[in-house]
Amino acid sequence: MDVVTIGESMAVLTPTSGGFMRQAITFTRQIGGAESNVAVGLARLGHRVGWISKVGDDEFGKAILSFLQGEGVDISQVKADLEAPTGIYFKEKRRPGDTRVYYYRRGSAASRLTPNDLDEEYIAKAKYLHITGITPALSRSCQETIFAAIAMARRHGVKIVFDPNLRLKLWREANEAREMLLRIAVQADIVLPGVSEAAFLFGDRSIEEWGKRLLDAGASLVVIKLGASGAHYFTSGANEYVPGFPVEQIIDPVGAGDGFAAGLLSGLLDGLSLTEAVRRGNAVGALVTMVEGDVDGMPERDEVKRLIDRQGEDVT
Ligand code: KDG
Repeated sequence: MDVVTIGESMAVLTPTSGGFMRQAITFTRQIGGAESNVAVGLARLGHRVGWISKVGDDEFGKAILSFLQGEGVDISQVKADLEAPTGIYFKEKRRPGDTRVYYYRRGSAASRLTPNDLDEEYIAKAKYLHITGITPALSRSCQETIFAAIAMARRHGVKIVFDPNLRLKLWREANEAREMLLRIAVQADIVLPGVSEAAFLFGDRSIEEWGKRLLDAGASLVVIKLGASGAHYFTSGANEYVPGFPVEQIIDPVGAGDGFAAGLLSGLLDGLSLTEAVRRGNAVGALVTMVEGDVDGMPERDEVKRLIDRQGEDVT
């Protein structure tokens, strides 16, 4: 595998009408989950990727498995839990630019992941282990699973990529979240916070200061995501701002960060320079926002290339 990722995937139910969800009568059903979004993003770009998880032995679990398998993601490490359901979340689109999420995932199958669900040999064969701050928010056993996976990756020289993906609704207290995300960040090789996540972790400082803090903590690459403006990367020897891609109309911003992670990892796997890998991350993130759904807008290679080439032409 090029990348192995661990986390929860859910059925995403979105009212077909705007306004208050209490008035909604019909919903669309899609699939979401930060880690499986990244997995699909990488698979669409032609990489080999595996997803470790648990789903319920139910219709949504079956929908998730057939979707991911259809996308070419390896699901051999996904177990069905006979006693707990697949998680669900609702995405209320009150009005353009005001999207709210409501989770129904406490006690879900994925929240019952334990270190026993990990196969060390499977993780050992990957080039990157991708994890996010969502999984440790799900349960104590998920926290243990994440730390066990990190230890396995480190034992075998597998690079750890960490997206803090702060979801305050999933944590009891902000301090607990901060402490846990920092504990994971210091063990990661690549850290991908958004601006608000960096501010949450380290306080209101400059981008340079955030980058330095994370490098000092042990990362070899830090990329601070700046939304539509692009991203700024930091290594011990270099740092650079890489501009984003203008999006005329954002249809759905959810999943853009996962698109960024997929694009960046794809670039690193292809041996691109850091600038070009971050640019690919920016491009994939932008393309994701142009389509309704967390994962549905993940592009194929030719679409990414077209967007990047167009930016080059505009500049020259
Ligand atoms: O990054 C997008 C994810 O947040 C979304 O797909 C759902 O994983 C999810 C979550 O827990 O919010």
